Amino acid sequence: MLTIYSDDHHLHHGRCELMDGQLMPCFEMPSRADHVLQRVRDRNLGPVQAPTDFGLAPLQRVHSRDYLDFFQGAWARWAASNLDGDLLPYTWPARTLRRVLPSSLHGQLGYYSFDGGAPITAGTWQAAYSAAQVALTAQQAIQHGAHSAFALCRPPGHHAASDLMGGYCYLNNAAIAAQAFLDQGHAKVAILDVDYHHGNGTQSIFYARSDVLFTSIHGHPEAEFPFFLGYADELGEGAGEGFNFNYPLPAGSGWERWSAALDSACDEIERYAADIVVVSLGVDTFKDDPISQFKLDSPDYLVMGSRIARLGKPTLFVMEGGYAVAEIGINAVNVLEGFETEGATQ
Ligand code: Q9C
Ligand code: ZN
Repeated sequence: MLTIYSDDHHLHHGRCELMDGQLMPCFEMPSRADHVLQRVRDRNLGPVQAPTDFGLAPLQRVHSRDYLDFFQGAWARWAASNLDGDLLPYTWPARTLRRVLPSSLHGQLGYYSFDGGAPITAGTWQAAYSAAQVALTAQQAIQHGAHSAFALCRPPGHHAASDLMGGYCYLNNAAIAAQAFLDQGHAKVAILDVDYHHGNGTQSIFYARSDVLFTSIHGHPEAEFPFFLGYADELGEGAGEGFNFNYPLPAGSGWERWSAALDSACDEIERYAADIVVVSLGVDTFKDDPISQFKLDSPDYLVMGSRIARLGKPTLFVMEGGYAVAEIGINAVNVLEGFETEGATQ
């Protein structure tokens, strides 16, 4: 399988996040992608190529212009203040407040985010922009006939909505790639989001549309981030009604319960008769993940990959979460190897 990867992800290294009442070093760190790349090489998964630059236009198909302009320019405005911390929001337009765009940097940061988990550093725009190009380059490989490709994106993307950052995400790499498939002639794209957290950004982007089926298996939002989206009764709206399927699971869920949800999601993808499958590949479902509560073990990821392969569709894997850094490479690449092994036997 072809892997697309850019070293630019190192340009994004947030300092800290709020956890259990303390500022902790960011769990979403550069070594995550380094470990996945190392495992891709150790296992001889296939060639590793740098991304092509497709420019801003494919990003603008998913994100609003004002959001992209704000994100691209935010660090320069912050650097002008001569403070040396990361740029982090602290006020949001929650209930009772007005959603008007302030002129102040921090006011705008609250307007364009939904939590304090997406710090902007000097290189965050460049890293996120490159991650989107990584996804688009892998998409292009499939567009040109590859059966599968792996976009080793960092920072991740599935929490980012059209005009909101949050949950370690800035640009929605999977949504950008899915939209590119549609713009290049495909009629139906299915997204399978297997990250431990609900892909609220991706769901929101496609919620009113029938050309993208969104399916997600995740920690129940009653108990887990992002809390305010991801329930099973969110089925889509308008033209998108019946094209959104959430499988929220309780803390402690292991492979048996998780794979039953995967079977259900795959049934929906088959019923939809998707042309293409985009997998939001988070491996924070792992039993030793430091911020998650599922109990999948490393061999389970091989089976996950083979189940996805049995859909028989061209498949783009887009890296999302996974914070057990020592095992992230084994688990992510196990999905890809399980996919390839199953595909070879078909
Ligand atoms: N710091 C992804 O896996 N957790 N994002 C907040 C307190 C936020 C996860 C816990 C988790 C975001 C892509
Ligand atoms: Zn996650």
